[in-house]
Amino acid sequence: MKESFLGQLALLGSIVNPSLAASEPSRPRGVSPEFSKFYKSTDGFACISNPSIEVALSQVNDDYCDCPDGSDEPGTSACSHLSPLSPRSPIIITDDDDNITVSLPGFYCKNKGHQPSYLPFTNVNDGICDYDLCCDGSDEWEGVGGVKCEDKCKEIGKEWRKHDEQRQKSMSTANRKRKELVLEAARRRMEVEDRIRSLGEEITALEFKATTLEKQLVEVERKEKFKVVTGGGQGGKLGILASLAKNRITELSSSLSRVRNERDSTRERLNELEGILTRFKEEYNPNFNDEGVKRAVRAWENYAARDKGSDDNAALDRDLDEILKPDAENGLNWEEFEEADQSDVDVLYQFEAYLPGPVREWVDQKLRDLRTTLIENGILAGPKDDAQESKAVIEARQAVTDARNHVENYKRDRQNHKDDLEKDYGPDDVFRALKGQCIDKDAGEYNYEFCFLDKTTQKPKKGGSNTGMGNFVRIEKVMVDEDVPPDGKGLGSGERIALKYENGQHCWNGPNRSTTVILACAEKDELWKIVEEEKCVYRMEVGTPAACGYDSSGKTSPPPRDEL
Ligand code: MAN
Repeated sequence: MKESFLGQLALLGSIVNPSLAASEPSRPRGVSPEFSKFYKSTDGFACISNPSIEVALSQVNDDYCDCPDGSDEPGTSACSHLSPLSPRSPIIITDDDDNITVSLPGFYCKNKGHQPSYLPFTNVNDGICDYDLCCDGSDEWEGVGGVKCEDKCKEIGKEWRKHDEQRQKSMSTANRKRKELVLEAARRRMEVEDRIRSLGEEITALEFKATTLEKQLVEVERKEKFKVVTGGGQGGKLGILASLAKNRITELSSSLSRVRNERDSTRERLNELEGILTRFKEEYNPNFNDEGVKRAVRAWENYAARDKGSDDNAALDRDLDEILKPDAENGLNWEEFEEADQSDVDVLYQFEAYLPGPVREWVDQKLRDLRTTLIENGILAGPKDDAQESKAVIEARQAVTDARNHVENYKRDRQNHKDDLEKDYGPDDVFRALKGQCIDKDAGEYNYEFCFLDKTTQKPKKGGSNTGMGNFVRIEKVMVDEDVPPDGKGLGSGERIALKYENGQHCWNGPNRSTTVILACAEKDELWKIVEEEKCVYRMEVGTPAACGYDSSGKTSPPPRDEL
């Protein structure tokens, strides 16, 4: 028997209906309240599964097996050979014709002061006190070999209730934590859904932008098709000439500007000087017969009377202002000349260059359009094939590529999120809340790490590199049948959730490492046990609130009693 004593009692407590255990009229030995109705007749006893076969009342519990289903021996081991099923198993059996028949589940121990339970018939009167199932010692009623089993239900029951209380508390905490995990999982799922929505909106906007940029590219290509730049942007002879002219004009402009400044300051000094002489002439005393002074005054009068010419300074300055304006404002686009891959003669024939600014632009555009149309229709020859694309086309194309890449990245991201929503995250999506969280355990030479839905790792304590024991692949269900130690850190019996980790580091002379992580309900996440079942095939036992309330149908069971 694998289940621990307390575990078995808890399990059997659910098989035996405790409400029927209280004050029952006397029943044959070993009969539980739920089967007492079959033993009520005072005329005789009809075998439970084969009521057509009747035996005398004296044949019940006479240590001889009369009924085919053994129901005439509820209190002895005489029919134990007919009970292939353990008390834990269902009591429904099928005969050769597939008729469903009912047999007794075992010897009923009342266990007053504790929980009633069934004991396998083989254990009745075998000379051993089976206190784990029959704390009242009633199974050894015959005293085989002088054995006497005293009733220990009071103390065992007290101890059991203490443990049960702790277990209930712990389970209630574990269930509460699971509920929190489920809420967190739902929140994370919503986050993913929101992200999918917002990515959808961003993708629409980005696609619109990409389409716009594509249109712009077509337009730029059209415009630039016949305006092709040469490498290095030097242009032909015209380009060199334009470059020289630009430098020369820049030089002349700065000289002109400097000379103009010098002129202005000289003009100021002259004004100042004329002012001094004017005052001198007005203020000197002619009565002093100073020939030198008189001569100077006369000379000044002659100078002042001379014609100073027309006052064209303002107009001249306006002209200079115009000349000294930046080239671009004067309609001079040097780059156009420097980059243009046209013959110098072509330029001479660009008559629109001689037109005023706005008119020139309009004419220029019309001519470009006309030229494009003529080339597109095969009337004019197109540009050379080896011509490089202009900077504008390259930039426009890059903008389209960037926008398209952007859209693709967002779409990939959205698909990943959508796939994530389809992934199995276990009952109620609960593992979504734990994904990536890790716990570890020190065991022998290694520290073992388990990360929910991620990976398992073996870390040598004496140094050296870690070994991958597998990456998460799927969730499975497994059947287990194990002892639960007194501290409750064990898998127990029944169906459990298992997380499969595969394709870990390759094992020398063996497979790639893999781990099966079997989960059981517990108050906190804890790595209980690691076993290397075969070379490089590992099994971990893990307690977690996430595994609580999981039953064999794969759904969650109703909340525990104290939460109802
Ligand atoms: C390492 C560990 C062991 C494993 C051997 C196989 O020592 O990963 O668990 O059994 O390699 O060579």
